Amino acid sequence: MNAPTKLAGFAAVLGLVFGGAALAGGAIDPDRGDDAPAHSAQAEKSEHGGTPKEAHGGGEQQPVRGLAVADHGVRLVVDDAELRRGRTERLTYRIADDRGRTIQDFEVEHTKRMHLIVARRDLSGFQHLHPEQNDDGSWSVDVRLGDPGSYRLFADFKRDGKATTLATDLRVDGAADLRPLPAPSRTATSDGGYDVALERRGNELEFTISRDGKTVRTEPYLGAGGHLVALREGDLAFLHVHPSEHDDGDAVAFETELETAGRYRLFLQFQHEGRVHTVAFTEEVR
Ligand SMILES: [Cu+2]
Repeated sequence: MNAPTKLAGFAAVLGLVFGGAALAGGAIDPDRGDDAPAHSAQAEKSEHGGTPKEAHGGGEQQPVRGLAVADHGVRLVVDDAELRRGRTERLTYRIADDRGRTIQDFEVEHTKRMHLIVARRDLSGFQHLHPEQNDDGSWSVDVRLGDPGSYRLFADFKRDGKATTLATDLRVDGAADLRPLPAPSRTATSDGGYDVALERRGNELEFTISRDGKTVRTEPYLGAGGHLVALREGDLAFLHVHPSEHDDGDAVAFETELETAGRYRLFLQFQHEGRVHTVAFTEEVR
């Protein structure tokens, strides 16, 4: 089925989404820019030539994703969900079938077999990581969580043609001081000092990135011009967004269906000069 079409009408749909110009043949390893361990992005790309759009629309899409620890007959099992504050810890988890066996085979989506998103309950502390698969099929990644409290872990993957996102909680020791969501704003500054402007035209979210007053053209990140995760305040559901059809060159654009009232935190990631940067916006729907 055509996933984006079927999804119309569902406001709270989970998706890791890529937008903007999908520049072919990006030679830069997208992992270089963040703390994720570098691994063979090129090898994965070569065995799976699909564009982000094909990958996104290929599998069955659930109306709501990212709210359950088990779905599609598989379960997310974290070895140790307790982490110490401010320490770099090795986080290991696996995807198990209904008989408890660890799943080994995953399909490449957006150039990776596994995407991991971590965000604190108050939607601070966003991280997007790419774990390495161990010989037994489990996944490991170094993660450092600076603030105490509860974090949501989203494992996003595709197997048997089914795009699936499972989620569970991580706990970091200490008394949590949860902060209110920042007020909605049309502009924000990324890590690394890029100024980002958000414009919403109907269902389209358009981000223009600049530095020192000059518009920046992003480099390919995971095979696309940018990456957007939208999390809903309250239940941390993902909001469905997908890459815009058009590309006007200077902006990274996504289509979305912001239908239910509420507030969402948008996390845009983009690559420039070999580094991945993250910027966050609060979007309110009345
Ligand atoms: Cu990813």
